[in-house]
Amino acid sequence: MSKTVLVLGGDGFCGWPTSLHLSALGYEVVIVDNFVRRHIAEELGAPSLTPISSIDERLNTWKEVSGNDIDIVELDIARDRCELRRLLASVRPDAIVHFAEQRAAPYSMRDAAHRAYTVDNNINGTHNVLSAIVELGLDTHFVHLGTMGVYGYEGDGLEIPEGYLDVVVEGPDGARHPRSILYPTKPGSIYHLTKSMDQLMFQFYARNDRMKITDLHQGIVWGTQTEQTRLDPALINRFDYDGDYGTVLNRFLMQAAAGHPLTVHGTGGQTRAFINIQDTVRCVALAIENPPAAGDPVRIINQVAETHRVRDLAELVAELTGADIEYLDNPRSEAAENDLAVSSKTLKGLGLEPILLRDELLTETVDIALRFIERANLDTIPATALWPGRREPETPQLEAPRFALR
Ligand code: NAD
Ligand code: USQ
Repeated sequence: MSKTVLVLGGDGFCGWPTSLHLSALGYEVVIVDNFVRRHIAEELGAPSLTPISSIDERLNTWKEVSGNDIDIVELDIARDRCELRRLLASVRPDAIVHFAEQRAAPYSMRDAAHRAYTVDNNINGTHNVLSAIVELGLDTHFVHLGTMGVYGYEGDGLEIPEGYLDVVVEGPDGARHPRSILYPTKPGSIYHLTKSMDQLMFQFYARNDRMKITDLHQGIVWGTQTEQTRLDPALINRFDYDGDYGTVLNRFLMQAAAGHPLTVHGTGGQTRAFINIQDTVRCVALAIENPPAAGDPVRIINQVAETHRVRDLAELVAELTGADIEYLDNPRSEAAENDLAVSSKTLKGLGLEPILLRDELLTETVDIALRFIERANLDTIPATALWPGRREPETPQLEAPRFALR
């Protein structure tokens, strides 16, 4: 009998292609989403560059193309706790993949209302799911999309391990006590802070309730299409390019297509971890196939393919496309220059051969951007969310983000 996977946030950039990939592998997939990402795109005046279809059209097209059904449940996991519990009680999923968080660091740093929204949404959403699994006594494997940003990005030759540090604490009597502890978190935004807080909840539920939990600490995802989203125009994945949700490499590729200079923050000396969207979906499937045992500590896996310095990426894209590069004041508070080395031995051990940055994949993304460039709102390219210290003190804001009032 095929296994059932609930994909929370299955209408989003990572969740949609993952849902299709899991369905193609033979899983019964149920998507849960409240479509807040589509509302935030309206709030920011920055719809996906690619014309994404409604969820019904997406799912009908997938049925035509693959013969497979995917169910959709519209539900806010942070607010609709009882409905979520009812859903879990009826579906009793073998695995839950949790993508349903507010995931843009700049958006989380805009002002008090956006900080509060990000914390409320991410912390309550994650906790509601964990709590419902325990309440119902389910044996579900919970797979969460975390981030490399929980570690901070300090290199200095150290290879960032997968989640844990083995330390020895010396007692007053000289006795040595070995401990395995969570790698100290160093979040650089409210968004990254919520991912650090998620980690504590996972540690608690894995130990207290013997829950099977995998936390995938993912780097920056680039690219747009996967094997399944290429099958029909109505399956196309979203493409974010604005100053809040657009991530650096996809932004550079879109900017090149728009004839806009590549927006490097500061010196571009920031080194970050990257992974192609096709590998995101493969990694999630590998994680589902290899659950920890009940009673095991949280399984933390670094989901990264390679690391790059931002200015090197800008130079690569400029060379490929002829775009100009512009070095801007950095809107964020972050180290101007850092090295970064990351262990990714678990996924490689499970057989992942990661896709590395290659001209043809970069070109595919530029081609997609070129095809839809008329849809772009170029006013949303500048990164306008400034970290405290980069701006005047805030004027107290009483209004919540528009969508939050819905
Ligand atoms: P996204 O914003 O495109 O997708 C998130 C989806 O979750 C959206 O469809 C949104 O409507 C839904 N959602 C949010 N809050 C919800 C709620 N309370 N109830 C129901 N649905 C809700 O984001 P993404 O890029 O697909 O990222 C997915 C996950 O992967 C996030 O947790 C993010 O932190 C993590 N991640 C993303 C990247 C990246 O580069 N995109 C990198 C590392 C980690
Ligand atoms: N940057 C530029 N120019 C730009 C955009 C970004 O120089 O136009 C710089 C930023 O200042 C930063 C780096 O590029 O130093 C990465 O920024 P980003 O927006 O691509 O990525 P980030 O904010 O870290 O967040 C993204 C996802 C988030 C995920 C994270 C993984 O939005 O959900 O958790 O990548 S990681 O970075 O590994 O923590």
